[in-house]
Amino acid sequence: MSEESAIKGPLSPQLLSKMDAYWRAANYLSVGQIYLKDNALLERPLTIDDVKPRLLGHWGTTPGLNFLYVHWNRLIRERGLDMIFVIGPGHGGPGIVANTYLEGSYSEIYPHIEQNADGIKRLFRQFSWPYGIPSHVAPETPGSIHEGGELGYSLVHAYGAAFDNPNLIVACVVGDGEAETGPLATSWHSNKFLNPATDGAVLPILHLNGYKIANPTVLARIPHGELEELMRGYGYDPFTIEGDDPAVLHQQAAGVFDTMLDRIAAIQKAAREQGSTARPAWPMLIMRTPKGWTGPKIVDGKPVENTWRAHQVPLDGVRQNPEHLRQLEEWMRSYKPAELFDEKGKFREEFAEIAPKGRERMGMNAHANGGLLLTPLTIPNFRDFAFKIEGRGRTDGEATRILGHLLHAVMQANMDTRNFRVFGPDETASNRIDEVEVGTGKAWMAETLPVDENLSQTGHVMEVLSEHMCQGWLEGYLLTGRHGFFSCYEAFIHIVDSMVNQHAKWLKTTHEIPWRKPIASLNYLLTSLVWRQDHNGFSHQDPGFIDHLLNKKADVVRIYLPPDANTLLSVADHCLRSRNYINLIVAGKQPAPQWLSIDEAVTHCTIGLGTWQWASNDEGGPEVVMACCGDVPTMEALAAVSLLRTRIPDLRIRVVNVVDLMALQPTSEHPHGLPDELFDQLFPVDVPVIFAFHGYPWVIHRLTYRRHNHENIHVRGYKEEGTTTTPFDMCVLNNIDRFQLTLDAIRRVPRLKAEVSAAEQWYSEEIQRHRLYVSENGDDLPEVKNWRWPER
Ligand SMILES: Cc1ncc(C[n+]2csc(CCOP(=O)(O)OP(=O)(O)O)c2C)c(N)n1
Ligand SMILES: [Mg+2]
Repeated sequence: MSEESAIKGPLSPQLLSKMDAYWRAANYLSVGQIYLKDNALLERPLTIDDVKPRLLGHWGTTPGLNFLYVHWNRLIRERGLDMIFVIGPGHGGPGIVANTYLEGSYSEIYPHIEQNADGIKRLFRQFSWPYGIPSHVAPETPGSIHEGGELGYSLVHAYGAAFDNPNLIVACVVGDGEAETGPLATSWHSNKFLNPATDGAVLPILHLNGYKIANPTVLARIPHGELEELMRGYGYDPFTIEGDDPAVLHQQAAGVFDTMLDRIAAIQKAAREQGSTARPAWPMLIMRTPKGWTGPKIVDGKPVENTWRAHQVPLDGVRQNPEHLRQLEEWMRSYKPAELFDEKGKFREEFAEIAPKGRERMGMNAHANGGLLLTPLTIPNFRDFAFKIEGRGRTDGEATRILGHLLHAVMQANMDTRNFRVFGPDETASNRIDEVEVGTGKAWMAETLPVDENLSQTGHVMEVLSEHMCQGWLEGYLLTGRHGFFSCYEAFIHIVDSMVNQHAKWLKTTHEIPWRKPIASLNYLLTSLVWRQDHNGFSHQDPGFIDHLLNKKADVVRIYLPPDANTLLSVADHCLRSRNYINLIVAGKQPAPQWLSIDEAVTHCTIGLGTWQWASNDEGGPEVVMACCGDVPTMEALAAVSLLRTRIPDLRIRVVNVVDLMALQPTSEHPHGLPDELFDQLFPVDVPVIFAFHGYPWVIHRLTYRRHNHENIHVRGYKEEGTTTTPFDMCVLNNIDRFQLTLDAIRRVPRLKAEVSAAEQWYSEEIQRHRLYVSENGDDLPEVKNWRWPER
C-alpha cells in the first residue's frame, strides 16, 4: 500500500488503515479456505501437510468482492443503510464466507465455527470439503439470496429484491464475463420498471477485472468511453474506479461511493418528497481492478495477477512443488496475519469494530432470509369466483379468465402490504388473466403515449418480453419474502429451464438448512397450450416443461393439470398458500366445457385424482378405464366414452381424471403419491387403461412404471406432431382424438375381440371424413366442434 497520508479522500488515515486491515483479513481467510487444512494462522512455517489434498475454489474474483464488502460495511454504519449484497460471480464464495465470519454472523449461525484459531481452522477445512460447504455463495452462506453458480442472474435478482422494498439498497456485483450472458444483458433494463418512490435501490457494480476463465472479457476490451456510453444507453449514470494500489483505490472508492449514495438519496427524495415522476438515471459503478488482486504476480515464469490465470487456484502445485509452497506462504504472510488476529486467533477488536452490528450486518439482513419477513397473502374465498355448472360440459368457460377474477381479488386484497406481483412476458392479456391489471396497472417508468393502456408507475403487474427477467424478478421477489405468479405460453417457458433448475436446487438445499425460513412458492401458470396453438403452429407447441420439472426433487415440485375453471381455482388457491415449492399449473385459456361444480372441484383436487362417477358406468367393476389428464385430453376422453356408449352400450367404463400428476407416483417417490392399494382400486390389475395425457406420453409411463397395472396402461399424448391446423386435427395428428381413444378401448378389452375389425374400419372412415372436411372447409366437423357430453 502507498504511503497512506499522501493520498486524499474521505477516509481518515485511521479508518483507511482499519479498512485495509479488514480487507487483508478477508483476503487472508479466503486464501486459507482454498488451501489450508491446518496451521491456519501460520504459527509455524507452512508444510505440505497443512495443505488440502484437493485444491478447489476460485481466487480471481474474490479480492474484488472483499474490497466491496468492507466498503459497504462503512456505508452501512455511517448512513444506517439497510443493505444486501448480490454477488454475480458466486464462485467468489470464500470471500463472502470470510466476511460474514469477520462480522460475526457466521459464528452466530454456525456456532462451531468459533471466533478463535480452532474456529478458523474449521472454517478453512470445511470449504470445498466433502460434507463441508460448497465453493459458491450458496444457500448455506449467510446473507445470500443468489448462488451465482450459473452466471447471468445477479442483476435481475437484485431488482426483484428491490421491488416494494423502499428502504432497501441492493448492491449487486456483475462479473464482466457474466455481463456477456443474455439474461444479464437484458437485466440492465430493469431500471425502466423500478419506481424510486415505492421501490428500493439497486447499486450495480460491473466488476471489470478483465478476464473470465481463459479469455479476456468483451467489456474490458472496448474503449472505456464506449463502455460508459453503453451504460448511459441503458439509462445509468456510470462512475469508474480504476487501479491496483490499495490505498489509492480505498480513497477513490470511498469518494465515489459517497457520491453514488448521495445520488440515490437525492433520487429517492425527489420522488418521495418532491413528487418527481421522472425516470432517474441511477448510478452504477465500473470497477476496473486486477483479477486476482494482491495474489501471486508470477508463477512458473508466467504472469498470474491481472490475468485469466488467476481465476481459480493460482498456485496449483503446492503439494508437489516446493517453490509453489514457498510462494503460498509468502502470499499469505503478505496479509500480515499476526497483525490481524490475536494470540487466540480472534480477529482484533480494533478492526472488527468497523463492521456493522446486529441485523445491520449483511450476513444477518432479514431480507436475505426472506421467510423471516413473509406475511401470508390475504386470499379472498375462491369459491366466490366459481363457474356455475348448468349441466355437465354444456356451457363453455374460459378457465384462465375465471382465474383472472381470483388473481384480481388477491391483488386488490394485498394492495396495502404491497407483497404480491404477477409476471408475464407480454402475455398477461393474451393469457386472459388481465383483469389482474385493473386497479394496479402494469409497472412502467419509461415514456408513455395516449394509446397506452394500464401502464402505471406503481403497477404490480410486471410485463417485459423476457422470460428470463420475469423469472429472475420473481425469484428475487420471493427470496426476499414476498409472493408472486408467473403466466407464460407453454412452449416458451423452456427459455427459463435452466433458471428454474437453479431455483429448484436452491429450494432443495434450503430444506436442509434450519435457519432459512420457508418462502412462498414459485407459481407458474402455463397456458396457450400445445393443443390450442392452432393459429401459431408448430413453433408454439411443446408441453415438455412438465418433463423438465419431473427431474427435480419430489419435495420441491408440484404439477397440476386442472381440467376446467373450478378445478383451476381450487389449485391456484392451494398454490398461492403453499411454501417452498415450484408449482406448475397447466390450464387452457380457450372456451371449453366445464365439468365440475366448485364443491366437486375442491374434493377432486384435494385427492388429486379420482373416478368421475357421473361419466362412468362401472358397476360390478370396470372393463376399461378411460383416464385423462389435462383439459383437451379430458374432453377427448369423455367424447370417446360417449362414442363407446353408443357402439357398445353394456361396456363397463370407468372415467378417471388426474389433476395432480404427482399422485400417479408411488408414495415412496413423492409425498402426493397415491398408496398402491388406492391406485389398484382405481386402476384394477388386469383392466386396460386408455390414458389421454396433455404432454409427452412417456411422462405417464415414467410415473407409473412401478404400479401393478403398469403393463395395461396405454398412453396417448403429444408426440411432436403439429402445424397450423384446426384444434381437433391437432388431436388427430397425435392420435389422442376421440376416434383413436374409442378404437384403443375396443382393441384392449378382451371380450370385444370380435368388434375390433369393424371398429378399425369405422375409425378409418371417421378419420378420412375428418381429413376431407378439414381440408375443404378449414374447420372441424360440426359434430366434433359442437360436441357436448350427453346428459343422462
Ligand atoms: C452460465 C454459465 N456459463 C459458464 C459458466 C462457467 N464459468 C464459471 S466462472 C466463469 C467466468 C466468469 O467470469 P467473470 O464473470 O468475469 O467472473 P470473474 O472474472 O469475476 O471470476 C465461467 C465461464 C458458468 N458458471 N455459468
Ligand atoms: Mg471477470
